[in-house]
Amino acid sequence: MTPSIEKIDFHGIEAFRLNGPNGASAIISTLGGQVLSWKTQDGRERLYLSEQAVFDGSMPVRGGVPVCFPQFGKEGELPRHGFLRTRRWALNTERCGSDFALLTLAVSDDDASRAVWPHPFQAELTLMIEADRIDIELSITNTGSAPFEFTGALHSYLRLVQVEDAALEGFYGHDYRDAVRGNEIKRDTGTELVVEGEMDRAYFNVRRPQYLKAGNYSLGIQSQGFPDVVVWNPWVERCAELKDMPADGWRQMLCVEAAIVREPVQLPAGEEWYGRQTLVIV
Ligand code: TA6
Repeated sequence: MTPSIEKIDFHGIEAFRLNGPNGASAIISTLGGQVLSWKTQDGRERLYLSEQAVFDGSMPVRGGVPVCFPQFGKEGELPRHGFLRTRRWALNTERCGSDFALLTLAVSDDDASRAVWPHPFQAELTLMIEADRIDIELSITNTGSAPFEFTGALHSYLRLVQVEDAALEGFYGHDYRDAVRGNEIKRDTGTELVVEGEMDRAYFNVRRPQYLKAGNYSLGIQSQGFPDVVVWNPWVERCAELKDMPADGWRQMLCVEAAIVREPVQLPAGEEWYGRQTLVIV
């Protein structure tokens, strides 16, 4: 099937479905510029989307790949993870080739954003799918006349059969901040990371790809431009506190996020920054 792109209604929001080669597909919503689905050529859904996600814009959609900007988490005065997750983005470009489909959504500052963060900017989210690979790129342009700094993430929710059977390699020797243990800084000394309880770790200055072994499939995870990687699973108690997550939702997900946490990006006036996360079935 020749790759194509179609506008769809996804839970009442305007979205686009990218139909890639050999039956691969992805869905991205104009609400939040958020990838909400990625299916590989075997038809299997690779991203977690909560059955209780809210799509009316009153809160971020729980799952897929939320775009966190200009602030990661609660690392500042803004709402957690910034304010782009509930903004309406607009189609910027789309194109298909024989073996890929690509689409870009864009959003920029307005009175509401400048009221909480006084900087002109343009954000673009580019999604590209091939047979068993997805590339998600965030670009930020400083369209103002003064420099600004930001943190953020592509907050990817990976779908798992059950998180207890998963193992994540690639962090050996890296320092991380453990938000579950009072933001203590530790050094990772294990060959693989397994989730056996609530996990909320920001690994700093990660230069290697990660390798997720998840029961009966393996995923390569690579980022460019994003210096840090955040690994999050709410486990039972935290999950129960999230009204947009089913009680057992924690079991089918693991967030592996391309992130800027420790060192904000400094962006001079007129300059562009970009960062990318690539997920590929291996
Ligand atoms: O990336 C991990 C994290 O910062 C966790 O601390 C948790 O808050 C998670 O993001 C989800 O945040 P959200 O605002 O989407 O509920």
